[in-house]
Amino acid sequence: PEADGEALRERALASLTTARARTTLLTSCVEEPDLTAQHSPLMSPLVWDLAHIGNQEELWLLRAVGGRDAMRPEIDNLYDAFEHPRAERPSLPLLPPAEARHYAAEVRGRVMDLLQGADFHGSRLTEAGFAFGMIAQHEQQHDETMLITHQLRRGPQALTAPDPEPTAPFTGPAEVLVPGGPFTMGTSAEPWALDNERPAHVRQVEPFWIDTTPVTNAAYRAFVEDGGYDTERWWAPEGWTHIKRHSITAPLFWRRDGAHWLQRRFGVTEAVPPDEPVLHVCWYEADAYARWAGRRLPTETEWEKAARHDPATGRSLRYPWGDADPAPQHANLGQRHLRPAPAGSYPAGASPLGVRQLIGDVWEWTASDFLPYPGFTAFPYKEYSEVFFGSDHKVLRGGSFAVDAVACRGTFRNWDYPIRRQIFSGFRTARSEAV
Ligand code: AVJ
Ligand code: FE
Repeated sequence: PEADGEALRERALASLTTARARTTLLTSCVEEPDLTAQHSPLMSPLVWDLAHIGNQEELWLLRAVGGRDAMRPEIDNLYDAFEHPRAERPSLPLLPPAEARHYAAEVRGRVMDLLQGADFHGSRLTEAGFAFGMIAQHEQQHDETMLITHQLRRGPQALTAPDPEPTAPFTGPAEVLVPGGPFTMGTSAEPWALDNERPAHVRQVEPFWIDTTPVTNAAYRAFVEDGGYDTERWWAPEGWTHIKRHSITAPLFWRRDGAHWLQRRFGVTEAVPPDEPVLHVCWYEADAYARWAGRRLPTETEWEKAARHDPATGRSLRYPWGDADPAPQHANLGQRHLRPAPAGSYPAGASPLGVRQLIGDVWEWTASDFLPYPGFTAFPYKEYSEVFFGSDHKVLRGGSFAVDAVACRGTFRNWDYPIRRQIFSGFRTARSEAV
């Protein structure tokens, strides 16, 4: 137990430190006016995310775990996401950048002291360092949110990263057969899994085929150029109404230039890369493409079986490649690159059945609504997951290039409205096995 405690302390420290390095970069690579401005009504000013990160860390680590008094009780309301919708946040008396930085750093300093003496067995909140893991995941989720804000920001390039390693065009089979039968979905064992991933439970799945890789820009472009956005029968009725009302004719950030398609990415305009997974499509677009292709979106259960089922043992793995934590050869995660890798990359990250890029690159829309698993209990707060359950939100799986490994697992669930496309979202398609 002593050695376990040290390993947990190390893991918590490393996860928090990695998250803060990214937060610091994302909030220091632009000038002050770009931190306080609202770049899209869909997003908070970057300086709000920064202080909100500090405030959540103070609430859950210093106050809930450490039993300390509030450092600045008057600011709690400003950084409560449920008190103020994003569009309203720029008009709040937010901490200016220097104060927000100072506050987040002050909280972190005290958390470092707390972590030194932390007991990882005291309560459900502290068991296996859960609260520290939850807060590292929270910060990384906001680092992805802030990267979305950077993508929406107008103006010159502020962020750079090396491109993914070039890879030979993928020539393997286009789809993989996933066998029917029971499999274990969700987890009761993963110490830092969030409430909505729990508990582990058995589900029956009919045999189905799933795309070996995410749908590429080239494939999606064929849908666009086949008049996909002008053919009502491919669209869910609400999707059709939505794209017509908002004159949506291609993925967000695409622009037609004669015979070519261009896209703007982090301040740079480039030709749309044909081999990359399509990005910035909403659920309705993914759903319509799948219908056009004679296919459908996988359900969330199918996605997780494709990602975790090991036919040799019948066991559900933590990740497609096995139980080892993600390493660079497995998946494109952590904003190491600022784009998805070409379809077919990361053979070392394939599932036992040979499905690729389930983890990293692009969040994948599934057919499913965001619902609780049987036996769900909200923990540690209802506003993390429970208030979002229902038919308003669709589930996304697998993580994007923008999410860190600490907030990405075979069981990890993300959700959003079916009209959302500023997020790093793509998809793959499926079909039921012909009978
Ligand atoms: C799980 C990504 C939908 O950003 O709304 C951040 C994560 N929850 N702060 C979100 C979250 C509270 C959440 N998503
Ligand atoms: Fe948050």
